[in-house]
Amino acid sequence: MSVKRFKILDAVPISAAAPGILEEVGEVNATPLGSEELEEEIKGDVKLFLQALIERLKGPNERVQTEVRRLRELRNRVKDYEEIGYDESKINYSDAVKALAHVIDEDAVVTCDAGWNQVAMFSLPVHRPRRFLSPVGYNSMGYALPAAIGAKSALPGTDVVATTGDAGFIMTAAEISTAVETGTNIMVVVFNDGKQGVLYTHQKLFYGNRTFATDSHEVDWVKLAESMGACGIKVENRDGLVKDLEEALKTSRNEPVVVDVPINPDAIPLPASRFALRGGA
Ligand SMILES: Cc1ncc(C[n+]2csc(CCOP(=O)(O)OP(=O)(O)O)c2C)c(N)n1
Ligand SMILES: [Mg+2]
Repeated sequence: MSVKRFKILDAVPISAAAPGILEEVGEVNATPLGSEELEEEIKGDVKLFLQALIERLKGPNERVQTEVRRLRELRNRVKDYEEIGYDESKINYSDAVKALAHVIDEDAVVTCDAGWNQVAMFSLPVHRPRRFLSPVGYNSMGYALPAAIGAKSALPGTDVVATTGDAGFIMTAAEISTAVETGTNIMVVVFNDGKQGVLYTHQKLFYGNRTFATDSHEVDWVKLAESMGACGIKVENRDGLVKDLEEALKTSRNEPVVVDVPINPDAIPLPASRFALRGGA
């Protein structure tokens, strides 16, 4: 069966088009797809059709394998890239992601937010399905913490780590209270570059190094966490990074923790560094 597109005809009652289908699949929502020319049209039992389709999609598929090979090669090529603006006296995005990957175990659930911190987190090795939650779709800032609270509620015995930028965190930081109140013990890592970093970089790149309204107001994240009854930890420098994250993870098994990680604001995380190298083309 070669299928490129199909629709359920709204003119024909489903029960007539596929006898017995309503009993089998319950409610069927027949939405007309407009007046596009169809390349193939299928009428019949949706369930049998979908079962047949699933069978066909199982197992090794040459197209998928080729894509996996291509992505592996690309990953090998960028393995040794360093972000633009990397400063070895500071904590750069890649340092923070590597340290976190080192500290958490393979079963941990990690959530991310929007911005450079999110781009950096795309380098985190993810070992199991449904262990990395990212705000796809609207890509909303403020996602990481509520998502982590949800994940921890679903998997109470699993370590859950929210990673977020400073500006994104402030959007939903009050939910730390929710975590404390409900005993939802999670860890929040704030990639604190003191800026809306992604916009700051793009302003510099595209507007002759001029920046506008992209500095964050300074917040004492430790005090903010403590004011809501959570633990706050400030990482002072790169030498203490791994140790502080380890301590935070341990603490997060008993109470919510916020870790303030100072990030070099002039580093551009991979793979965005390559984009910037090409002048944003
Ligand atoms: C609710 C919402 N508002 C605005 C944006 C557009 N936006 C994407 S990233 C960003 C700045 C993020 O700053 P921060 O959280 O500090 O992350 P950084 O880039 O510094 O890592 C903005 C304004 C968005 N994605 N969601
Ligand atoms: Mg920021």
